[in-house]
Order: sequence, then structure tokens, then C-alpha cells
Amino acid sequence: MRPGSPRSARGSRRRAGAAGLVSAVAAVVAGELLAGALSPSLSPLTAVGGALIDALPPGVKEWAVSLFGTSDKAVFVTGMLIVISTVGAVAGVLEQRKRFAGAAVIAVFGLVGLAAVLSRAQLTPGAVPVPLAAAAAGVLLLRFLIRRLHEDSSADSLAPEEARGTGRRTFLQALAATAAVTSVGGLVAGVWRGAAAGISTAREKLKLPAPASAAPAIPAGAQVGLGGMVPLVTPSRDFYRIDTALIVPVIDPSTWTLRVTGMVDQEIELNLAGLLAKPLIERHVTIACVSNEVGGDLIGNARWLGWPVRELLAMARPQPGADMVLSRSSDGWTAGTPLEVLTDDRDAMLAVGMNGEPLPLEHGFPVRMMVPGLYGYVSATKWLTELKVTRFANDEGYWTPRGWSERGPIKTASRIDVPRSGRGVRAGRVMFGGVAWAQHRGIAKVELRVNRGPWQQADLAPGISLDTWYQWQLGIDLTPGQYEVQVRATDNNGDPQAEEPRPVVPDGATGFHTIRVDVNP
Ligand SMILES: Nc1nc2c(c(=O)[nH]1)N[C@H]1C(S)=C(S)[C@@H](COP(=O)(O)O)O[C@H]1N2
Ligand SMILES: [Mo]
Repeated sequence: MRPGSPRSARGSRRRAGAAGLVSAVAAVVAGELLAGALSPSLSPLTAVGGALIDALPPGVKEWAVSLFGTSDKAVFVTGMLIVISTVGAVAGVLEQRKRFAGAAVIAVFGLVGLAAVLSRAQLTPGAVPVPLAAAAAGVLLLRFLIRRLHEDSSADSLAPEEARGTGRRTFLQALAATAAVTSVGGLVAGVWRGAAAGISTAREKLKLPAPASAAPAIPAGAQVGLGGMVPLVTPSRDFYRIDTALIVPVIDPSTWTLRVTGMVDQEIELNLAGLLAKPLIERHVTIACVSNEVGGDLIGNARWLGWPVRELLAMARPQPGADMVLSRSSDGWTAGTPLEVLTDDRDAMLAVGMNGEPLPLEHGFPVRMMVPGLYGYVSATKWLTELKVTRFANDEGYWTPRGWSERGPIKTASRIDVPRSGRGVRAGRVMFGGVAWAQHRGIAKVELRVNRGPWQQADLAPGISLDTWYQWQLGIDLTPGQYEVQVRATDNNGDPQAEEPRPVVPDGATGFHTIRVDVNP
């Protein structure tokens, strides 16, 4: 076979493609390793993935929020790696044809990574060097491998007939060596991500102090004893999770600090030991996601341990004119919360504990905000690192420019959990049960109606506090047939929940949860 023959050209294109693929993956691995060593927020892979999620058009966005909020992100990362590998292979082929043509492709990828990291990690030291170093590694490797390839084929064409093909070994050896080093690096990066595991250990070792003000006791009968009801206090492992983080931020509790900045007389920096030394309060609070559909399960109730935000803000002394606190997480996510609800008596807190344990990593370890009465997107910042006292006129939280309301008080709502919609039941007395919530106002009554008939008042169990959900139940006699059953809650101000169906955008869904029940003889 002579060089230049179609078969040989195809073969060397394949080899060039392999060189490009390995170089691109090596660049990603280099970025992961550097980020692992410095700070997870510097990972170009994570930053680009996060930027992609942020850039999703409305509509796709809700879907993505639930996807990335509740299921694992491995599929997304795998997809990115496939795209990167493909582009890398193309870069290899280009580079073989024209010097620096493929290198330019990898360099552009590096710049995309740089832009993404800068937009998310902002000016964290390393935000510029890490993506650039990763891209440089990719470019150098590609040049190195393609040069080998050229050398081999020219050696080939000069070699005597019987020796042809032997020179190719230097390229294949170089490729194999690079692939091996990349794999090892990839493994190490994976292990580094497992550093999360190290932080998990630090979390397990963390001793939470006893609260100075204990959670009010759960009243007898608050949990309705009906099969299929959700637990009144949601176990942490079953608690819904919503955030934009591709990888759970891993924060070393020994180096964590919270800074209070902006329109304050006194800037403050607090570390975890300092926070744990404060007189802590423990409260049950039910938080909900603004993306929760009517009847949905993006809501949970837990016992939170923390220090009232108002105490910290009192030390910082907000200046006149300030009306908002922009809380920021380690990965750059923000929420804008009215200053008023952080300083009134509602016990908004810097939470360190959830259900008697340090916060789980996914729920904001080591510290998050917990504000009774507001949807999570404007209040419940996880992996909290900064509170900037500011004005709504000057700043906005992450979701506000993305089509969601600036303010997000939780709307009064209710849900039927028993029986499950569409489930067949026996004729006679049919037991209905569920939850209702109107955080910080409290629930006054819950009613059911069958086939749009008269409202019938349910037995409302005592709530733990105004800031938690309430359970309710009602037995209704039903003869065989198909029924539509609806629920409606009224808060302690006497305001019933809104009947008109509205979507979750921009400030939370409304409408009555409606189920279908088949009553069998
Ligand atoms: N850092 C960070 N905090 C965040 C978010 C986020 O995307 N990033 N999402 C918020 C939203 S929309 C909700 S509903 C709550 C959910 O908290 P959970 O995951 O502990 O249930 O977290 C809030 N805190
Ligand atoms: Mo949310």
C-alpha cells in the first residue's frame, strides 16, 4: 500500500481523529484535576454544563430544573463528553491536514470554558489559569501526536518496501501512552470528585450544639393515621432537591466563611465555629418550590437548626434605603429576599442542621438559609457564602431575569394524598387525606367537594406551627361510580386558596388539586 492511496489516507485520518479525541479528553481531565486541586467551582466541564443549563429556553427550563433537581446528572455529563470527544476527533483530522487548524478548535473550546468559569466562579483565584492550562494541555498534546503521525508516514514512504508500516509504531505508542495517562488522570479526577466523600466525613464528625431554643413539640394527632399519608416530618433522604448545581458544591467546613457585605455599617465575616457558638434555635419549617405543580411533591417539612438571620443583620446594621438581601452560594447562585422578612420575628435562619444532623451535602452543607413563608428560589440559598444587603432596585436573584417573579411568598395550597388519583376504592365510607399549607399564615380549614357539589369541611389536624404544613382527613360516603374530588384550603386570614388554574411561572401555581376516584361495588 502506497502513502496517498485511499486506504492509507483513511487510515491516517482515523489515527488523526484518535489523536484529536484523546487530546480533547486529556484537556478536560486536566481541567478536572486542576479544579479538583483548587476549587470545584473552577471545573470548566461543570461551568460549561451549568452555563448550558442556564441558557436553556423557557419551557425546556422547567423540565431541566426538575431533571437536574431530582435525578442524577451523569447522563448530561456523559452527553457533554461525547460532544467533546467528537469535536476533538474532528480537530485531529483538521490538524493533520493543516497545522494549527485543529489546535485552534481546541483553543476555542478552552475559551468557552474560560468564559463559563469566569461567569460562574467570578474572580476566584485560578479562574483564568485553570481553563487556559487545560486548553494548552490539549493543544500541546494534539501538536505532539500529529507531529508523530506525520513523521511516521514520511518515514514510511522513505522506508524500503518490506519495512513500511513499522514506523507507525511511534505514533501508536505515543497515542497509547497519552490515552493511558489520560485514563489515570480521569480516574484521579473521579477520585477527587470523591473528595466530596472527604467532606462527608468532616460532616459526619461535625458536632451540632443543642439549641438554646428548642423546636416546639409536635402536637398529638398532627400526624394523621391513615395509610398513604406522607410523614409529617420529611426524612432528609426523601426531601425534594432542587438546584442548578451540576455537581454538589463541596465545602470544607473548616474553611467556610459567611460575609455580610453591601449597605451595612459594619461588614462581618463569620466562620462555622463562630456560628455554632451562637445561641441556636430549632424550628420545623415547610419549604416549597415555586415550580411545584398543583398536587406536586416539591415540598417538604424538616426540623432546622440555625441562628436567626436577624441577629447577624443587627450586628451588621443595614443602612437606610436597603430593602433586600442578596444571598449567594459558593457556586454563584443567588436569591433576593426582602430585608423585612429576614429581620421580623419569623425566625428566618442560617441553618446548619436538618432533622438533627448537619445539613446533607445536597441540601446546602455546611450552611443554608431557611425563611418561613417564601418559596425556595427567593430565600433558601444552599452552600451559603455571602449576604449582600442591597436594594431590589439595584440587584436581582438568579431566577428573576429568567422569567420568575422578584418576590415569592408561598401561596396557600392543598393536596389530596389518599386515595391516589385514579385508584379504585370500595363503596361505602371512603377516607380522604392529605396536606395543606399557608406558611406563616397557617391553615384555618380544609374542605373537599365531590363532583363540584357543596364543600364539606375536613378534620384538620393541629399543625406544628404556622410555618409548617397541616394534615387533614375526611370520610365521605360514596356509592359505586366515578367521582371527581377537589380540595381547597383557607388560611388564618380567612382567604381561600385561588381557584383559577395558573402555571408555576412566574410566582407559583394556583388551582384546586383534583383527583379521580373509581368507587367499586
Ligand atoms: N445554591 C443554591 N441554592 C438553592 C437553589 C440553587 O439552585 N442553588 N435552588 C433553590 C430552590 S429553587 C429551592 S426550591 C430550594 C430547594 O431546597 P432543597 O433542595 O434543599 O429542597 O433551594 C433553593 N436554594
Ligand atoms: Mo424552587
